[in-house]
Amino acid sequence: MAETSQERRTHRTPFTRVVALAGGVGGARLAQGLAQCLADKALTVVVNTADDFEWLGLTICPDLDTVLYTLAGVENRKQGWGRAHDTVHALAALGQLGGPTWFRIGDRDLATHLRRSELLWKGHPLTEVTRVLAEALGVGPRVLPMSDDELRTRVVTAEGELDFQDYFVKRACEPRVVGFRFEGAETAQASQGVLEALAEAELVVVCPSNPYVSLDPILGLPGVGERVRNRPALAVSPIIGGAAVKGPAAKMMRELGREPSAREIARHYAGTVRGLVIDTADTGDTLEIEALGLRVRAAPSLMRGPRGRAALAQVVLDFGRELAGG
Ligand code: FO1
Repeated sequence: MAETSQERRTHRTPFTRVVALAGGVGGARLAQGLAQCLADKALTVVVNTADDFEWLGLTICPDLDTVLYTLAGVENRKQGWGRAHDTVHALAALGQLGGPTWFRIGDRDLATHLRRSELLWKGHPLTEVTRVLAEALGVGPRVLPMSDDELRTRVVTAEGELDFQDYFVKRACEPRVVGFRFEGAETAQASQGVLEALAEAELVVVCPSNPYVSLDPILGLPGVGERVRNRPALAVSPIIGGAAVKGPAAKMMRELGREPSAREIARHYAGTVRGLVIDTADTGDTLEIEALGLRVRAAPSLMRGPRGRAALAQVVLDFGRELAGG
Protein backbone atom coordinates (compact mmCIF):
# COMPACT_ATOMS: atom_id res chain seq x y z
CA MET A 1 0.00 0.00 0.00
CA ALA A 2 1.31 3.46 -0.84
CA GLU A 3 2.88 5.32 2.07
CA THR A 4 0.38 7.56 3.84
CA SER A 5 1.41 11.18 4.33
CA GLN A 6 1.85 10.39 8.00
CA GLU A 7 4.30 7.57 7.29
CA ARG A 8 6.34 9.85 5.02
CA ARG A 9 6.54 12.46 7.78
CA THR A 10 7.33 10.29 10.77
CA HIS A 11 8.59 7.06 9.13
CA ARG A 12 6.88 5.12 11.83
CA THR A 13 4.08 2.64 11.55
CA PRO A 14 0.97 4.81 11.00
CA PHE A 15 -1.75 4.88 13.61
CA THR A 16 -4.29 2.14 13.06
CA ARG A 17 -6.79 3.03 15.80
CA VAL A 18 -7.56 6.75 16.19
CA VAL A 19 -10.81 7.85 17.81
CA ALA A 20 -12.00 11.44 17.23
CA LEU A 21 -14.72 12.96 19.44
CA ALA A 22 -16.65 15.51 17.40
CA GLY A 23 -19.61 17.88 17.55
CA GLY A 24 -20.62 20.19 14.74
CA VAL A 25 -18.72 22.04 12.10
CA GLY A 26 -15.21 22.35 13.63
CA GLY A 27 -15.20 18.75 14.71
CA ALA A 28 -16.43 17.53 11.34
CA ARG A 29 -13.71 19.48 9.52
CA LEU A 30 -10.87 18.07 11.64
CA ALA A 31 -12.38 14.59 11.31
CA GLN A 32 -12.24 15.04 7.54
CA GLY A 33 -8.60 16.15 7.84
CA LEU A 34 -7.81 13.01 9.85
CA ALA A 35 -9.62 10.91 7.21
CA GLN A 36 -7.21 12.34 4.62
CA CYS A 37 -4.19 11.25 6.69
CA LEU A 38 -5.34 7.83 7.89
CA ALA A 39 -6.60 4.63 6.32
CA ASP A 40 -10.41 4.42 6.55
CA LYS A 41 -10.25 1.55 9.02
CA ALA A 42 -7.89 3.54 11.26
CA LEU A 43 -10.40 6.26 12.11
CA THR A 44 -13.54 6.16 14.26
CA VAL A 45 -15.51 9.39 14.76
CA VAL A 46 -17.71 9.48 17.87
CA VAL A 47 -20.35 12.17 17.43
CA ASN A 48 -22.46 14.21 19.85
CA THR A 49 -26.20 13.51 19.68
CA ALA A 50 -27.36 15.91 22.40
CA ASP A 51 -28.28 18.51 19.75
CA ASP A 52 -30.77 16.05 18.24
CA PHE A 53 -34.46 16.95 18.24
CA GLU A 54 -37.86 16.04 16.86
CA TRP A 55 -39.06 18.22 13.99
CA LEU A 56 -42.45 17.48 12.38
CA GLY A 57 -42.20 13.97 13.83
CA LEU A 58 -38.77 13.37 12.24
CA THR A 59 -35.62 12.78 14.30
CA ILE A 60 -33.00 15.34 13.32
CA CYS A 61 -29.34 14.61 14.18
CA PRO A 62 -27.47 17.80 13.18
CA ASP A 63 -23.96 16.85 14.35
CA LEU A 64 -24.14 13.34 12.88
CA ASP A 65 -25.30 14.83 9.56
CA THR A 66 -22.59 17.50 9.56
CA VAL A 67 -19.94 14.79 10.15
CA LEU A 68 -21.43 12.39 7.55
CA TYR A 69 -21.82 15.09 4.89
CA THR A 70 -18.34 16.52 5.54
CA LEU A 71 -16.65 13.10 5.41
CA ALA A 72 -18.63 12.37 2.23
CA GLY A 73 -17.59 15.73 0.75
CA VAL A 74 -21.18 16.83 0.16
CA GLU A 75 -21.57 19.39 2.93
CA ASN A 76 -22.57 23.00 2.35
CA ARG A 77 -19.07 24.49 2.75
CA LYS A 78 -20.24 27.99 3.65
CA GLN A 79 -22.75 26.99 6.33
CA GLY A 80 -20.93 23.90 7.55
CA TRP A 81 -24.29 22.13 7.93
CA GLY A 82 -26.81 20.81 5.42
CA ARG A 83 -25.96 19.61 1.92
CA ALA A 84 -24.19 21.44 -0.89
CA HIS A 85 -26.31 22.83 -3.74
CA ASP A 86 -29.49 22.09 -1.83
CA THR A 87 -32.88 23.70 -2.51
CA VAL A 88 -35.73 24.54 -0.13
CA HIS A 89 -38.87 23.78 -2.16
CA ALA A 90 -40.34 21.51 0.50
CA LEU A 91 -39.62 24.15 3.15
CA ALA A 92 -41.37 26.85 1.09
CA ALA A 93 -44.37 24.59 0.51
CA LEU A 94 -44.39 23.77 4.24
CA GLY A 95 -44.51 27.49 5.04
CA GLN A 96 -47.51 27.93 2.73
CA LEU A 97 -49.26 25.25 4.76
CA GLY A 98 -48.54 27.11 7.98
CA GLY A 99 -45.70 24.81 9.02
CA PRO A 100 -42.48 25.91 10.80
CA THR A 101 -39.74 27.34 8.57
CA TRP A 102 -37.29 28.56 11.25
CA PHE A 103 -35.24 25.35 10.99
CA ARG A 104 -34.13 25.46 7.37
CA ILE A 105 -34.20 21.89 6.08
CA GLY A 106 -33.06 21.51 2.46
CA ASP A 107 -34.74 19.09 0.03
CA ARG A 108 -31.77 16.70 -0.24
CA ASP A 109 -31.16 17.01 3.51
CA LEU A 110 -34.82 16.09 4.08
CA ALA A 111 -34.16 12.68 2.50
CA THR A 112 -31.63 11.94 5.27
CA HIS A 113 -34.15 12.82 7.99
CA LEU A 114 -36.87 10.74 6.32
CA ARG A 115 -34.63 7.69 5.87
CA ARG A 116 -33.20 7.94 9.39
CA SER A 117 -36.65 8.36 10.93
CA GLU A 118 -38.07 5.45 8.93
CA LEU A 119 -35.30 3.12 10.18
CA LEU A 120 -35.65 4.37 13.77
CA TRP A 121 -39.42 3.83 13.61
CA LYS A 122 -38.71 0.25 12.50
CA GLY A 123 -36.70 -0.21 15.70
CA HIS A 124 -33.12 0.02 14.41
CA PRO A 125 -30.75 1.63 16.92
CA LEU A 126 -29.17 4.95 15.90
CA THR A 127 -25.75 3.25 15.62
CA GLU A 128 -27.11 0.89 12.96
CA VAL A 129 -29.04 3.68 11.19
CA THR A 130 -25.85 5.78 11.07
CA ARG A 131 -23.94 2.86 9.56
CA VAL A 132 -26.57 2.52 6.81
CA LEU A 133 -26.45 6.25 6.01
CA ALA A 134 -22.62 6.34 6.09
CA GLU A 135 -22.39 3.39 3.72
CA ALA A 136 -24.95 4.93 1.35
CA LEU A 137 -22.99 8.21 1.34
CA GLY A 138 -19.70 6.40 0.69
CA VAL A 139 -18.16 7.48 4.02
CA GLY A 140 -15.03 5.39 4.73
CA PRO A 141 -14.23 5.98 8.42
CA ARG A 142 -16.55 4.53 11.06
CA VAL A 143 -19.03 7.12 12.40
CA LEU A 144 -20.65 6.28 15.75
CA PRO A 145 -23.30 8.25 17.59
CA MET A 146 -22.07 8.65 21.17
CA SER A 147 -25.13 6.76 22.44
CA ASP A 148 -28.27 4.96 21.23
CA ASP A 149 -30.17 6.47 24.15
CA GLU A 150 -31.90 9.83 24.16
CA LEU A 151 -29.87 12.66 25.71
CA ARG A 152 -30.86 16.27 25.05
CA THR A 153 -29.05 19.51 25.86
CA ARG A 154 -31.23 22.09 27.53
CA VAL A 155 -29.74 25.57 27.62
CA VAL A 156 -30.49 27.34 30.91
CA THR A 157 -30.75 31.04 30.06
CA ALA A 158 -31.72 34.22 31.85
CA GLU A 159 -35.13 33.75 30.16
CA GLY A 160 -35.50 30.15 31.35
CA GLU A 161 -34.66 26.77 29.85
CA LEU A 162 -34.56 26.38 26.06
CA ASP A 163 -34.24 23.29 23.87
CA PHE A 164 -30.88 23.39 22.17
CA GLN A 165 -32.11 24.15 18.62
CA ASP A 166 -34.52 26.78 19.92
CA TYR A 167 -31.54 28.50 21.57
CA PHE A 168 -29.09 27.92 18.71
CA VAL A 169 -31.28 28.52 15.66
CA LYS A 170 -34.63 30.07 16.58
CA ARG A 171 -33.04 32.54 19.03
CA ALA A 172 -29.67 32.70 17.23
CA CYS A 173 -27.78 32.13 20.54
CA GLU A 174 -28.90 35.56 21.78
CA PRO A 175 -30.24 34.68 25.32
CA ARG A 176 -27.66 34.92 28.11
CA VAL A 177 -26.47 31.44 29.12
CA VAL A 178 -26.56 30.55 32.81
CA GLY A 179 -25.82 26.84 32.47
CA PHE A 180 -26.77 23.56 30.79
CA ARG A 181 -28.87 20.56 31.71
CA PHE A 182 -28.49 17.25 29.89
CA GLU A 183 -31.89 15.61 29.98
CA GLY A 184 -31.53 11.84 30.03
CA ALA A 185 -28.00 11.94 31.45
CA GLU A 186 -29.12 9.82 34.45
CA THR A 187 -29.83 6.83 32.22
CA ALA A 188 -28.07 7.38 28.86
CA GLN A 189 -25.21 4.96 28.17
CA ALA A 190 -22.37 5.22 25.67
CA SER A 191 -22.85 2.57 23.00
CA GLN A 192 -20.79 -0.62 23.25
CA GLY A 193 -19.01 0.32 20.03
CA VAL A 194 -17.91 3.65 21.49
CA LEU A 195 -16.60 2.10 24.71
CA GLU A 196 -14.69 -0.59 22.81
CA ALA A 197 -13.22 1.90 20.32
CA LEU A 198 -12.00 4.10 23.19
CA ALA A 199 -10.58 1.17 25.16
CA GLU A 200 -8.47 0.12 22.15
CA ALA A 201 -7.56 3.59 20.88
CA GLU A 202 -3.92 4.38 20.19
CA LEU A 203 -4.91 8.06 20.19
CA VAL A 204 -8.06 9.97 21.18
CA VAL A 205 -8.57 13.38 19.55
CA VAL A 206 -11.01 15.82 21.19
CA CYS A 207 -11.94 17.92 18.14
CA PRO A 208 -12.36 21.72 18.09
CA SER A 209 -16.09 21.74 18.80
CA ASN A 210 -17.92 23.54 21.58
CA PRO A 211 -16.59 22.10 24.88
CA TYR A 212 -19.86 22.60 26.79
CA VAL A 213 -22.59 21.49 24.38
CA SER A 214 -20.69 19.26 21.96
CA LEU A 215 -17.88 17.52 23.90
CA ASP A 216 -19.14 17.45 27.51
CA PRO A 217 -22.23 15.37 26.54
CA ILE A 218 -19.84 12.74 25.12
CA LEU A 219 -17.23 12.91 27.92
CA GLY A 220 -19.98 12.83 30.54
CA LEU A 221 -21.36 9.44 29.48
CA PRO A 222 -20.52 6.63 31.96
CA GLY A 223 -17.14 5.11 31.18
CA VAL A 224 -16.14 7.57 28.45
CA GLY A 225 -14.14 10.08 30.53
CA GLU A 226 -12.17 7.36 32.30
CA ARG A 227 -11.32 5.59 29.02
CA VAL A 228 -10.11 8.85 27.47
CA ARG A 229 -7.98 9.54 30.57
CA ASN A 230 -6.40 6.10 30.25
CA ARG A 231 -5.38 6.58 26.63
CA PRO A 232 -3.00 8.95 24.85
CA ALA A 233 -5.42 11.84 24.25
CA LEU A 234 -5.21 15.42 23.07
CA ALA A 235 -7.64 18.25 22.42
CA VAL A 236 -7.62 20.97 19.77
CA SER A 237 -8.67 24.38 21.03
CA PRO A 238 -11.83 25.75 19.35
CA ILE A 239 -10.87 29.24 20.60
CA ILE A 240 -8.38 31.17 18.48
CA GLY A 241 -7.17 34.55 19.70
CA GLY A 242 -10.05 34.89 22.17
CA ALA A 243 -12.77 34.07 19.67
CA ALA A 244 -14.56 30.95 18.50
CA VAL A 245 -14.14 30.13 14.82
CA LYS A 246 -17.84 29.33 14.52
CA GLY A 247 -20.77 29.13 16.92
CA PRO A 248 -21.41 30.51 20.39
CA ALA A 249 -18.51 28.98 22.39
CA ALA A 250 -16.78 32.31 23.18
CA LYS A 251 -20.10 34.03 24.03
CA MET A 252 -21.04 31.12 26.31
CA MET A 253 -17.67 31.27 28.05
CA ARG A 254 -18.05 34.98 28.76
CA GLU A 255 -21.61 34.52 30.03
CA LEU A 256 -20.41 31.69 32.27
CA GLY A 257 -17.80 34.05 33.72
CA ARG A 258 -14.88 32.39 31.96
CA GLU A 259 -12.46 34.08 29.60
CA PRO A 260 -12.67 32.84 26.00
CA SER A 261 -9.04 31.74 25.73
CA ALA A 262 -6.90 28.73 24.96
CA ARG A 263 -5.91 28.54 28.65
CA GLU A 264 -9.56 28.31 29.66
CA ILE A 265 -9.97 25.45 27.19
CA ALA A 266 -6.90 23.87 28.83
CA ARG A 267 -8.53 24.21 32.26
CA HIS A 268 -11.65 22.54 30.88
CA TYR A 269 -9.80 19.52 29.53
CA ALA A 270 -6.96 19.25 32.09
CA GLY A 271 -7.17 15.84 33.71
CA THR A 272 -8.90 14.35 30.68
CA VAL A 273 -6.29 14.82 27.96
CA ARG A 274 -2.48 15.00 27.99
CA GLY A 275 -1.94 17.66 25.33
CA LEU A 276 -3.59 20.68 23.76
CA VAL A 277 -3.12 22.02 20.25
CA ILE A 278 -3.46 25.80 20.26
CA ASP A 279 -3.30 28.35 17.51
CA THR A 280 -0.06 30.25 16.90
CA ALA A 281 -1.95 33.39 18.00
CA ASP A 282 -2.22 31.91 21.51
CA THR A 283 1.38 30.91 22.28
CA GLY A 284 1.30 33.50 25.08
CA ASP A 285 -0.82 30.98 27.03
CA THR A 286 1.76 28.17 26.74
CA LEU A 287 3.36 28.45 30.20
CA GLU A 288 -0.01 28.60 31.98
CA ILE A 289 -1.28 25.62 30.00
CA GLU A 290 1.86 23.62 30.79
CA ALA A 291 1.41 24.57 34.45
CA LEU A 292 -1.90 22.66 34.24
CA GLY A 293 0.11 19.55 33.34
CA LEU A 294 -0.73 19.63 29.63
CA ARG A 295 1.80 19.45 26.81
CA VAL A 296 1.25 22.18 24.21
CA ARG A 297 1.64 22.23 20.43
CA ALA A 298 1.06 25.54 18.60
CA ALA A 299 -0.06 25.38 14.96
CA PRO A 300 -2.30 27.31 12.55
CA SER A 301 -5.69 26.02 13.71
CA LEU A 302 -8.02 27.80 11.31
CA MET A 303 -8.76 25.10 8.75
CA ARG A 304 -9.02 26.65 5.28
CA GLY A 305 -10.40 24.04 2.92
CA PRO A 306 -9.33 20.40 2.58
CA ARG A 307 -5.58 21.20 2.66
CA GLY A 308 -6.00 23.22 5.86
CA ARG A 309 -7.92 20.35 7.43
CA ALA A 310 -5.21 17.82 6.46
CA ALA A 311 -2.43 20.11 7.69
CA LEU A 312 -3.98 20.47 11.15
CA ALA A 313 -4.74 16.75 11.24
CA GLN A 314 -1.08 16.01 10.50
CA VAL A 315 -0.01 18.24 13.41
CA VAL A 316 -2.48 16.37 15.62
CA LEU A 317 -1.15 12.96 14.58
CA ASP A 318 2.50 13.97 15.00
CA PHE A 319 1.76 15.46 18.43
CA GLY A 320 -0.28 12.37 19.29
CA ARG A 321 2.67 10.19 18.34
CA GLU A 322 4.81 12.10 20.86
CA LEU A 323 2.18 11.89 23.59
CA ALA A 324 1.86 8.16 22.97
CA GLY A 325 5.58 7.92 23.65
CA GLY A 326 6.11 6.78 20.06
N1 FO1 B 1 -28.31 26.04 11.88
C1 FO1 B 1 -28.80 27.30 11.75
O1 FO1 B 1 -28.20 28.24 12.28
N2 FO1 B 1 -29.96 27.54 11.05
C2 FO1 B 1 -30.66 26.55 10.47
O2 FO1 B 1 -31.71 26.81 9.87
C3 FO1 B 1 -30.16 25.22 10.56
C4 FO1 B 1 -30.80 24.14 9.94
C5 FO1 B 1 -30.22 22.87 10.02
C6 FO1 B 1 -30.79 21.79 9.38
C7 FO1 B 1 -30.23 20.52 9.46
C8 FO1 B 1 -29.07 20.33 10.20
O3 FO1 B 1 -28.51 19.10 10.30
C9 FO1 B 1 -28.45 21.41 10.87
C10 FO1 B 1 -29.03 22.67 10.78
N3 FO1 B 1 -28.44 23.76 11.42
C11 FO1 B 1 -28.96 25.01 11.30
C12 FO1 B 1 -27.21 23.63 12.19
C13 FO1 B 1 -27.46 23.02 13.56
O4 FO1 B 1 -28.39 23.70 14.31
C14 FO1 B 1 -26.09 23.00 14.26
O5 FO1 B 1 -25.16 22.53 13.34
C15 FO1 B 1 -25.90 22.07 15.42
O6 FO1 B 1 -27.00 21.76 16.12
C16 FO1 B 1 -24.82 22.70 16.30
O7 FO1 B 1 -23.67 21.96 16.16
